[in-house]
Amino acid sequence: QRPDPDAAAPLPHDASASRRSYDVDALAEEIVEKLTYSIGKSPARARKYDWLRAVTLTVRDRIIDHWLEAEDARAASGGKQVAYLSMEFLIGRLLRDAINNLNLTTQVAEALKRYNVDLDMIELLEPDAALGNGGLGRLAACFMESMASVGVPGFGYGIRYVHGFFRQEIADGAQVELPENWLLHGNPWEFERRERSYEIGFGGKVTSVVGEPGKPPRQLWRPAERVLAVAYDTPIVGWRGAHVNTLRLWSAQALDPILLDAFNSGDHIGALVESNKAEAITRVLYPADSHQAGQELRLRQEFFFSSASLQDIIRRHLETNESLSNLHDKVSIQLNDTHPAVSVAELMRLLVDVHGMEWDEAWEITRQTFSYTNHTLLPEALEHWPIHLFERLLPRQMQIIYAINAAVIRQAMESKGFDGGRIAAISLIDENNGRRVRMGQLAFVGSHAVNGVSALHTDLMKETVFHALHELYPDRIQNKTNGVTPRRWLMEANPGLTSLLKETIGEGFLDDISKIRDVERFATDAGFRDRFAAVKRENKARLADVISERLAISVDPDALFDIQVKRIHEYKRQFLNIIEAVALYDQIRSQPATNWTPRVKVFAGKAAPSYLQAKEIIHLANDVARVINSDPAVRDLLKVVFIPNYNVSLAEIIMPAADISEQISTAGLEASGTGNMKFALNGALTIGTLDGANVEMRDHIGEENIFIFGLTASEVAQRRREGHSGRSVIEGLPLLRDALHAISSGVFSPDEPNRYNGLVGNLYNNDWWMIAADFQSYWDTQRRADALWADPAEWNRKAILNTARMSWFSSDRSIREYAADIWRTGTDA
Ligand code: Z16
Repeated sequence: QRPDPDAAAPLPHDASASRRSYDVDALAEEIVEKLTYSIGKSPARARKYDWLRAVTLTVRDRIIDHWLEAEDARAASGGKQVAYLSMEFLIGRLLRDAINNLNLTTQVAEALKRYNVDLDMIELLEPDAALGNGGLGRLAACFMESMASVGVPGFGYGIRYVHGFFRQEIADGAQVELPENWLLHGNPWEFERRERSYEIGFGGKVTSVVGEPGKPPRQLWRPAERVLAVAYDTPIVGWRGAHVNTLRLWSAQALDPILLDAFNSGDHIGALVESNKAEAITRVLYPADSHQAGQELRLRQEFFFSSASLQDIIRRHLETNESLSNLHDKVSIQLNDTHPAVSVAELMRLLVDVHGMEWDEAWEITRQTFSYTNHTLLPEALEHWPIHLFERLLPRQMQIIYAINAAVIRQAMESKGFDGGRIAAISLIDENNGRRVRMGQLAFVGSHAVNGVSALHTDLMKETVFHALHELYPDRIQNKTNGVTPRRWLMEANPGLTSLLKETIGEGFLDDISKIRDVERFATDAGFRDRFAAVKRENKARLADVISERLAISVDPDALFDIQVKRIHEYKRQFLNIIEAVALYDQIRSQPATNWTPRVKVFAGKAAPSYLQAKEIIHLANDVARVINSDPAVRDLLKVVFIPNYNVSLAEIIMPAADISEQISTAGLEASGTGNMKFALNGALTIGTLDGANVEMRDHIGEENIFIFGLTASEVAQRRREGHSGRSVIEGLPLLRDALHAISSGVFSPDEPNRYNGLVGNLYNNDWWMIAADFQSYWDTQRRADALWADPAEWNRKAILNTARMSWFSSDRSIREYAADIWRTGTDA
């Protein structure tokens, strides 16, 4: 281990001496002070980015006061901490979140106004921290904020990607991926902690060293390559500044940035090769959600951040504890999906090989320390690594996995009489597809608790991927339904609704979101309904402005806004939604006299760069939009809009502006969904299948206040067993048949009439995602929505009930459940 430059006892921190003031005068003065002495600009010469930086630094100081206190309190209490290991944290912007959680919004805005600077404008300049793909990464970000709000002492551990999720542009209707560069102007939120750095090894050999008499030989791993992991810390402040937790992201650096030998001997380029290779590890986020990336670099990333985090956890533990034998009492490590699952083997290596612990004790501690969250059942998303790659990169961890596997299999045979098929099912090694390490199995057996992210998903986990492991360990799987933070997704994204709620039911819901239910009795109050509708209209006008600015398409805020935003994936069925738009277009043209409900269909989302069908769906949405929007025959009855570059900040504008939220995945395939929760909390009515958390949303909101349609998960499974294909369904539904014909004959792609032959052909020949199977039910349900729209009082009543009844889907509730049932932090959260 390298020497610790700050190993000397830290000086006691005197919070009161350094506390920064919250009043407007002090803030105004300090902002200028930052501008002058940290940035080197006078107010007169400062540009807007300088103001952003000055405000950020000023707000940051206030967080630091709380942060240092939290650290001291934590150290003094010796209580249990949570380490949330996640390859992704999809944070978005931090400034508004920080200002809101410190309750500083009016003061900061007021202070800036003195210099004629607009806080809202400044906030928009901050780049999104887009260190994630979608739901999984955003969940990690909501959880970090909720842990800090609820008071669960936690560390987030992840990767400081230089380039986050790619920027999407649409060129001639198709997705183009451009590199994202969030660190271009520096990152005022992070603190580099060079003293917190660890060596991470790759490759090399394992040698057996004869140990003391009577003890087994020790294994010594001598990696061929070594890379340095350097910590960057970002404080995450909770509601009312009560707690501040740390997001610790690792950056890879070469041990010797320039190999002096090579450099001195004149090989300047050769000397840089190693540093390039090292730094490549944290260069870029893999942009595939729900699909295993499979490259060596990805496995390097996974091991890199797992090992760094574990070494850090161990070092911090040993700062205040005698030994590692009580590690599981002091820290709980949550594995966010299998991306950090190699941690199970790495912790065993650190305990046994490096710290000399007996295998059995190490295994007990490891299992008590880890827990694992599964986020998908899709077979193509489950991680498994070819043995030869794993062995070459991580030879010692491979040995450990074999040893764990042997023990688990022995136990399964002895205790439960498992044989052939069931042994193959639980084995950490998949022997069928060229031998592979199964990361889900590794995470499962290495954890004391395994959870799904919605009730349905958890049930399906028990029946499918983990059927045999569930039989072996029947108490291990539990459910923890996802949630979203109401601070970002209600208070910050929807200030209009937040003020209205404050005026109507008081401020209690800000601290305890369950109190939002008090607004239920106003659902039948005509005056309140009108004000609720006015807020929605304003939010829609704001989105209409964005659409107009970015796409030069004008949409009417009084039309029904029907919105589907999320990653583009076949199972999420944006295609079904587009087909409905085409069918509607057809009907409007052929029955112009009908009293159609004016609709704006909004789409946004990114496709993985290598996912061709998903990219075709984006292309189709854009093609359909172009044709429909320029057809005078539809007048303003139907508009289709694809907004490019969906990200957290755009979501904050979109979620409050929806009348209908589309949650239409093939039942059984969306593990939970979290966008569904953000929409409903902001008063959109959901049209959805009985999938993921939609099921529980229906239970909370009431089935009369949500539009449920389509096959259930078990019906989908049955149809697939029966060998369903779309052809007969399509041939029996003229509406669907004609819409598909229009798409496949080039009505929307005259420049390339065959562009969508493949996409449409799949529906006829296979319809794996049950799009044809669910079409009629979807269409009928949309028309029911039209009918309800004609009765604004009823619509708004239901919308209000959605807002009133969504509080259970707060990530505060999720975090409390994790803390009570899995982490056992003992915090009375
Ligand atoms: C992801 O975002 C999710 C699953 C997965 O395997 C990989 C990624 Cl990047 C999503 C689920 O699709 C979604 O249903 C769920 O709400 C979310 O994870 C958080 O649990």
